[in-house]
Amino acid sequence: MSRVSFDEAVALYDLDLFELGEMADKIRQAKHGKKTYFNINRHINPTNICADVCKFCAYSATRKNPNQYTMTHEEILEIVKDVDSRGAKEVHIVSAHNPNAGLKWYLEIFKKIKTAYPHIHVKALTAAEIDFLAREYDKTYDEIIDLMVENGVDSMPGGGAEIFDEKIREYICKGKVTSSQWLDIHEKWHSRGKKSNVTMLFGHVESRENRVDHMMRIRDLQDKTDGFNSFIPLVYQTQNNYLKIKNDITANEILKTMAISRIVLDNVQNIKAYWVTSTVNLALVSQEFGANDLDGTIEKELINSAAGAKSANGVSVQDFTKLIKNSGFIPVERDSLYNEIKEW
Ligand code: V47
Repeated sequence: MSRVSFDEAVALYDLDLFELGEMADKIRQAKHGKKTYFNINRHINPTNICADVCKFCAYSATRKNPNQYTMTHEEILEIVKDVDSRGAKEVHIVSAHNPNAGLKWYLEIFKKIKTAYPHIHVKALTAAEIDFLAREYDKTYDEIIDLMVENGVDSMPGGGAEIFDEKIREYICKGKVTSSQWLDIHEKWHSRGKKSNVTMLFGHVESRENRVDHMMRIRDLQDKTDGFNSFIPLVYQTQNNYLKIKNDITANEILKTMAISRIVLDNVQNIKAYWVTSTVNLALVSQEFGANDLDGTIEKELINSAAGAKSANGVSVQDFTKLIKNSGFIPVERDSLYNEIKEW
């Protein structure tokens, strides 16, 4: 199949869902067969105090949520100790943009984790956090990235990408890292031989064209760097935030978007159906629409669950693998860089 153009990709939305699913599934099967990847991980969100005011966010304490918190490094290390003892291979650490915490607080925890648990992969700091830290502490992106590497960050999560279209971005998250800055930070990270992910927040005020434009910008950077491990479409959660969206996006539109991302992003190996925002059931169905990765067991997640996602608690490995098997796929535990660990 030759590479699809912007117009062709937008036109794919007019196809019947199952026709589109078949196209995406063919690509998925050629790349991954019936394997569905997951990892045993723990999300840690160390502070919810935020200098930014994204309309879609229900997590930030400066908005609707009066319960501010900032964890100590000791508290974070206790969590890592606990999940390490239960087999977690990755910690995914994402915070709000806290102007009171200090650069040291943000960075030294990674070194502490890496020193005590060298076998645990530290996936931490979104491009939005890096941009915040650079502005707050008068550093360049390169300087922050060097500090991340020095302190033991292994890879970067894909958060903060939202929607790259500048008009939509201005409306939903004015003042935060811009689209070109977000892409620039990931390019710099990739240039050090490091990997990252990329998300897309959809199902709010964006159009189909905006989604395809977002995918095209990812495809362009991936052609240059080959640094993205996975694309993660995040379904917008409607509760407790200032983007007043009345109607939830339909399952049909979610699955179409998943399938189109598989078709458009011919240079991104893994399409992740993030069960936290899509629901577990739809994530399982997404396996037939191009997705080959279901993220992980997560254990606890606070950003999406604040806006209504059912992810305050994770899923056990036993349940997770059984669900994947029962839906006709092969659960394969992977590490954070997609090396296979074990077929369950
Ligand atoms: O960047 C915030 C999103 C992201 C809402 O890299 C919302 O492996 C839906 O980036 N509805 C954080 N989404 C989560 C994230 C992520 C998740 C899983 C895996 C990876 C990875 C990254 O959550 C934020 C923002 O785009 N978010 N509010 C909301 N109301």
